[in-house]
Amino acid sequence: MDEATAAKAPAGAKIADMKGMPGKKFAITISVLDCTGCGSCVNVCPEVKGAKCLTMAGLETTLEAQKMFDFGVEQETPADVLDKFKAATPKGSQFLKPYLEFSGACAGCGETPYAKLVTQLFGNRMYIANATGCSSIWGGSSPSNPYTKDANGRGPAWGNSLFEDNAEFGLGMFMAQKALRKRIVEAAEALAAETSDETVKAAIAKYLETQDSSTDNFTAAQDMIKALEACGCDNENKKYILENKNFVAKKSQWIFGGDGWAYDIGYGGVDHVLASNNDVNVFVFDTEVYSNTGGQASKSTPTGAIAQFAAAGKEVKKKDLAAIAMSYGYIYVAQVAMGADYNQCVKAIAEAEAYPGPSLIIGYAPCINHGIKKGMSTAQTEEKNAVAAGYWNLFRYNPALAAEGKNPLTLDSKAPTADYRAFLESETRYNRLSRSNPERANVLFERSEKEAKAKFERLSKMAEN
Ligand SMILES: Cc1ncc(C[n+]2csc(CCOP(=O)(O)OP(=O)(O)O)c2C)c(N)n1
Repeated sequence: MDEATAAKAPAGAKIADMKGMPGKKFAITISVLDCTGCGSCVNVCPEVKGAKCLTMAGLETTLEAQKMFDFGVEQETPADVLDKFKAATPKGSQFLKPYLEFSGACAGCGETPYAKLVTQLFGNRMYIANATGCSSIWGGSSPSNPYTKDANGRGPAWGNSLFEDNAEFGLGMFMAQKALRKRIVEAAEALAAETSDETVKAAIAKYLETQDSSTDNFTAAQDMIKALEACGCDNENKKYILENKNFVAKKSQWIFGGDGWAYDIGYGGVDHVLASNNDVNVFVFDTEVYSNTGGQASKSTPTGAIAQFAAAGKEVKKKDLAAIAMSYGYIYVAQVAMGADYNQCVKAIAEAEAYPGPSLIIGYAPCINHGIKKGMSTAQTEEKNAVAAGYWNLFRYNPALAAEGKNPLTLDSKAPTADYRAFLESETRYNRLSRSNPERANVLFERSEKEAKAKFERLSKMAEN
């Protein structure tokens, strides 16, 4: 906030001077009434001088804080703050408005933080095709909807078709935009040739130059619309563009869903849509089971995990969806785990979106079905533990680098430093097998560890060349 804004905050609000921005004030506001009590914020909040900056407390002692939240949501981050802290960084992204607010997801859900972050980066210009699954339930339970809009009325446009055809549904959304925008681009080109208005000409030039980037085209499109509205000229092309205002800016096309969708039932579509070489972004919330319907095993479930239809631990290994996608060579592919590396996560999301072709991001998403022994408040820490044990790897495969003669693969996670078996035992989906059938657990868990090691080695070799 600017100082003038901070001065209007409710009495008793906790406001600090902002680091790195003299004259600016900073506050974190919490909606006490919407808090699901997961405790995740307290878990990730650092300790200062041995004490947590945040602690959980009951409604009766915290209700006053709601006033500061209500004040906070009305404010907009000052433009100079947005300029200084780049959007595609952990800090900068958090100054952007989330277009995903309070969902009905389980407390501590590993899926929602990814979706929230994606909306912070692209929410004012994004379309989402959502597969049936948890994300369509926390994302669209009638009559309330956690996706929201800003003061200008912009926000994600969201739709859910079916479990089995979501990738195709998203590609359809993209194709529709492409057709609409082709006509707008043609009208803009024709208008530039017809008009003698220099402001209009310059605005169109900027619009055309940025047409493939949703980030750069956003302002250019608004500026072109303003220039056309201001110019007195009577022209058919101008009329056409203004009649189709909502379709002028380049949109960011996202396709969301779980592993049951992406690895199994919607896989044919995911594969086909990624292979089609269109500019769409697929985000898979990988909970390693069909979470929404009670935890059935999917092809993403790793060896040894207990799930529905795998009551004695899954016999066969997790499908390597990222490797399949990388084999095409022209698909941007990343594996992320927000709690393990915030920087890598936001970078991957920004790169995927900026890549002009198809992108696939697979995000590790802890789930109540995993039975994290320390509880869902530690879900983000569990992501970190998964990476430290080599259970999950972080990497980015960017075909744009190959075009520059560089290695497209960047392995972002280090060689495992934590005990693999100890990680498995920290979750009841694995530990139940150790307790009920220790011999079988030994066999399957050893195999699982070998598979994880082999995968990391394969990635290391690929990243070296
Ligand atoms: C063709 C079809 N089969 C089964 C279902 C029932 N169903 C809805 S959501 C879901 C599970 C989704 O699992 P996943 O894709 O892993 O997402 P998650 O819930 O884990 O986020 C199932 C089986 C369906 N809607 N359509």
